[in-house]
Amino acid sequence: AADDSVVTLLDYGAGNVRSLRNAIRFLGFNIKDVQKPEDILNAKRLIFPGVGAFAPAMDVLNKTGMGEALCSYIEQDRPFLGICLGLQLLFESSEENGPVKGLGLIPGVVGRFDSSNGVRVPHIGWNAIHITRESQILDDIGSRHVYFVHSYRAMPSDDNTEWVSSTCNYGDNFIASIRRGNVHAVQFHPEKSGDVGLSVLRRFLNPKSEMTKKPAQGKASKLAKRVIACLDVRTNDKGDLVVTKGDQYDVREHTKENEVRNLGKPVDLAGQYYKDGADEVSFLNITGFRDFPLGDLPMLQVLRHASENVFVPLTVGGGIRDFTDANGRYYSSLEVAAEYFRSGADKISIGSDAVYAAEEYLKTKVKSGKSSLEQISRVYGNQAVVVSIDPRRVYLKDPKDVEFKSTRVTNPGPNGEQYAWYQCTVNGGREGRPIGAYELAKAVEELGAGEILLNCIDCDGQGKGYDIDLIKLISDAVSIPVIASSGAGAVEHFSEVFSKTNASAALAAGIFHRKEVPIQSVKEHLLQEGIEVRM
Ligand code: 1PR
Repeated sequence: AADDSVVTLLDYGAGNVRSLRNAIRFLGFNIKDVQKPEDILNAKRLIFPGVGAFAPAMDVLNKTGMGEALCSYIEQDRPFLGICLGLQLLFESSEENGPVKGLGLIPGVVGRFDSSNGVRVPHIGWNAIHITRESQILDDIGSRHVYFVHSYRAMPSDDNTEWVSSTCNYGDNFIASIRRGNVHAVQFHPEKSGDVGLSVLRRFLNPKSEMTKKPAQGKASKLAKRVIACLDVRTNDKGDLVVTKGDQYDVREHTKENEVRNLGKPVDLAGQYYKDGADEVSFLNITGFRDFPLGDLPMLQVLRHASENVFVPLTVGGGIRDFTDANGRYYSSLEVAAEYFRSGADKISIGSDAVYAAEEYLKTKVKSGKSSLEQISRVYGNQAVVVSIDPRRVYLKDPKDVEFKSTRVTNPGPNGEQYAWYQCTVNGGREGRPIGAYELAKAVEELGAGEILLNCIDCDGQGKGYDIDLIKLISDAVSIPVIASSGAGAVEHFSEVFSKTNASAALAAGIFHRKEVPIQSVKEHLLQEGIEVRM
């Protein structure tokens, strides 16, 4: 019976599978890691979460003999679940840095999403899927949304219809899942798809558990707009790690003691927001720019605990850069990011260091490949790297007054200025830099960022709405997803940002922390306004 609770996991160490481990444990199962090909052949049930890029994954599978073991395991029709790249590797080949040969079990070539179809790449976020064939593990999904994050996808064709069990529409129809006998694979991430995702895993792990009622028929949807809860975290003067919240980035109370505003405990709040329906949770370690994050063990602890109970994506930012500690030991930004990923982050977010990287790139016109942004996205993929921008509005009489891109503003400045540019800052808004948000966004997209978290210091904590001019400027300038941030004060601010700009997600902090507006009300309002959301 003990054996019944064991799941064999093929983790070749290329990235973060902590979320999946957490989800499996949460469901009451134990994990046995594959060490050698025989472990695959001896598995009772096998999960293969593909992470990283196609070519290095195939390399490992070929070199270790695990590829061969996988093929015979699957050919014997034994219980298998591939996730994301774990689905793609089953196909003949991939165009990712290729063509590169895959395991060749399913006819078809994995190709990149085409952004000329009007979609942003990577495909990040929540989509409903169209179930084409009874698939047992998908029986609870119906028309609910699941979480995707990928730039490549396999397409259905006459040659692989016998495998395809659902499709999803994003620019074109791609394969969302396959099933043949006991062999399953999904392009989305069940471990990050909330309750609905956990039910997919549960059904795979325990196929006899619930024989269902007739499965609800899923209908493909548009990509849902995401609502993200953000926790700005720092140590207060007593040494406790707290969730704080600034007014235009000033997080101290305006009292005699001048203490750091304390809005709650990070792990508790993250768990609460997950239950309330947040599509993602972000942690920003806001003093990471001066305190080395790997020295900040409580923050890593927070991540570890939060990720045990939060089954939607977690992003962590603050202090991602190269660093030499007091003992002269050097840490690369990649090591810092790796520790964040190991501790439970699905994406990392880079602020200050991305500004320096973009300045350097614009000056030299060459990609050095050495910036934290480039290194981390090369190893973990673009979709795992967010760049957080902290711009401040600078009003202008005439756009010709600066070399940076400006925009006409909806509300004129204090002296009747009709234009503004948005100056990037570093170190938590403390220092302005000679680069605009527009220039930065375009540069970091080229350097490998997968997403932009667009704050605005002027609007932060004001509750008067997002800076629509800024968000429009940036979301029209890049083809990666843009998260609108700073200024949400009412449900109408969310529908405004989605109807007036091309933002893919809207983030808020203060209104959620102060319990002024529940996440559920935001979603209900968006739904009423005809905006696709995950309910
Ligand atoms: O520069 O790589 O170490 O990263 C530091 C990170 O910390 C950056 O992402 C930066 O945005 C963030 N940060 C630094 N100082 C502050 C601060 O507030 N003093 N917080 C800070 C950024 C802005 C948002 C906030 C939204 C929504 N906070 O995170 O959550 O503005 O707030 P609202 O809904 O209440 O208006 P690095």
